[in-house]
Amino acid sequence: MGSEGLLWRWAGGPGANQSEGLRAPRWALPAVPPATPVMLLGDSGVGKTCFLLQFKDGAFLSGTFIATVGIDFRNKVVAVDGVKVKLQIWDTAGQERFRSVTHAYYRDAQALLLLYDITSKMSFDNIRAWLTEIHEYAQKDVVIMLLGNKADVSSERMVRTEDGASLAREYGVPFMETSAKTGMNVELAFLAIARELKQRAMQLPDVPRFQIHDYIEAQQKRSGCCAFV
Ligand SMILES: Nc1nc2c(ncn2[C@@H]2O[C@H](COP(=O)(O)OP(=O)(O)OP(=O)(O)O)[C@@H](O)[C@H]2O)c(=O)[nH]1
Ligand SMILES: [Mg+2]
Repeated sequence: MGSEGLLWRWAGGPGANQSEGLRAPRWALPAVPPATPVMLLGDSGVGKTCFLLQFKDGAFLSGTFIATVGIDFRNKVVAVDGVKVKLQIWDTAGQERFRSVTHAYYRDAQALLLLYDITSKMSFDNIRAWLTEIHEYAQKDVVIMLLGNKADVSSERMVRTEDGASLAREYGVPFMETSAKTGMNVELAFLAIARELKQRAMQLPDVPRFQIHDYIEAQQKRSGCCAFV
């Protein structure tokens, strides 16, 4: 886990109640707006870590694949209508052997980005199992988005865009194809999540509810890109 992860555990994240040594009492913490936990999920190798690095630093790690061990995270502040939303993004390990570690984090997540790899049919077929797990461990009202990553490698495509869209429709979740390599739709995915969470937190009775599907579609039209929501 990176240094940001350690700091956050110190401030009261999952595991903060375990006896891990010295920790500041809650009243001593500075009054900063709480970060919103967003979790990246999906099979090993679908591109979760690259997706996060693309969003955080605008960079892509090509070459040797280094699987994530356990869980790591990064913070990023995004602006939604002039309001700053601090996202705390948890990058989980897709490997089966770390599943019990990631289960512990589900209940605190406010949003889940569930990724598959469009060049891997197996990673797509496993999405149903991931959704079953999400329904078992996550909060009932968690925001979920399905993402078909590695859309830049169209020559090796094994999952049709329509199949991703149709699965997303079946579960009532928004869907996009993305590329952690080119950055396609990476920022949009996080911005849509941030906007949905901000609107939920500030929902006024007379204001129509924010529609994440419509938002994504409108943004895609503006950028001239492709949305299936
Ligand atoms: N072409 C292409 N390659 C990608 C993309 N995203 C990730 N990769 C490659 O896919 C491999 C796996 O990426 P990671 O981000 O490490 O995968 P992960 O989902 O974090 O895997 P775990 O940590 O094991 O769960 C790496 O070799 C990346 O370079 C993408 O959008 N396009
Ligand atoms: Mg990883």
